[in-house]
Amino acid sequence: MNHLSSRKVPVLVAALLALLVPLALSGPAVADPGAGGQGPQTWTVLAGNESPDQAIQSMAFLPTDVYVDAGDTVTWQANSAEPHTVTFLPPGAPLMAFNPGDPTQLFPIGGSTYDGASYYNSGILTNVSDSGFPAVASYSLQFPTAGDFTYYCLVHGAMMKGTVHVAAAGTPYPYTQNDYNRQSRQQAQGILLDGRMLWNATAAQADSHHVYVGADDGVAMVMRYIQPTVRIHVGETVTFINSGMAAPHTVTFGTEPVNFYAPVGDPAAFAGGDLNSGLMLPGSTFTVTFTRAGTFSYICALHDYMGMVGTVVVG
Ligand SMILES: [Cu+2]
Repeated sequence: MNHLSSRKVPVLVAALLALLVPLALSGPAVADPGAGGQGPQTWTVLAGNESPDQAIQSMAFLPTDVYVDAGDTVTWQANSAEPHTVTFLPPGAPLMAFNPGDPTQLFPIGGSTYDGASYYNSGILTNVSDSGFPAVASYSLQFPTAGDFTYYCLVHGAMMKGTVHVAAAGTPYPYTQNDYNRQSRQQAQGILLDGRMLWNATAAQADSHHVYVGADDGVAMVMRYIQPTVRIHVGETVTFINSGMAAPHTVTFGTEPVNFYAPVGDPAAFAGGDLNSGLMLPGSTFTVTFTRAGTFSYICALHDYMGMVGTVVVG
């Protein structure tokens, strides 16, 4: 059109650029999803939380409830040494017990788009490389359809679940990512404080002959023997007690067996060498009679890499 003078062309180019630049900048990598309506967003949920020394671990997804729109993606980030999974079960399917021998629990399954009906699994989310599991650092799933979708951590079962609430595309978000981050920090601090109180309360019950094999209350887990060092005399016993609600542990002296779920040795007469409780589920105990003087160290085969180790000094 000849009425477009050469003077007006740069103005038109500038106007087009003004339209194009925001489009190019939008997309899933914006810093604060929820702040505007720029199209599909990516939301971050933390899997677990821990004290700096890894002694206290959370059984929580932070935030537990995330509100997204159809087409958005949720990325779960490993946030603790303790392993967790993000697992969506088919409707009506029972939550299975954690089985580290089951590859459908250990490895990612189901692709990157949630269909609302199939089994989806993140694999093992942990932020360390020495957990003994094949680990992933994050897991992303896109939600194309509206609905409320609850997921579980297979390691911690019914104690640890979260929900992705998916609204129709274009629905205003109730929270921004910054809101979630703030809520999550407060919730995480509360869980760690809860863990400290649980640790103190458990220590008040322990003595030289009664060692608590960690502690957990369904929200916080203490990944320490309480107390980690005890002194007894030859011929005396120590009873190891798992009084928790969710976390399994072991008491393992000597060489860690390949299958630490199975007991090894005779706890009625232990004079050193190899002795393993097998998997100690919540509510179980393991009593060891020490028949020789010495210093006997042991580990939790599941949590030694977090510092869950102990010593019995027999004099
Ligand atoms: Cu343990």
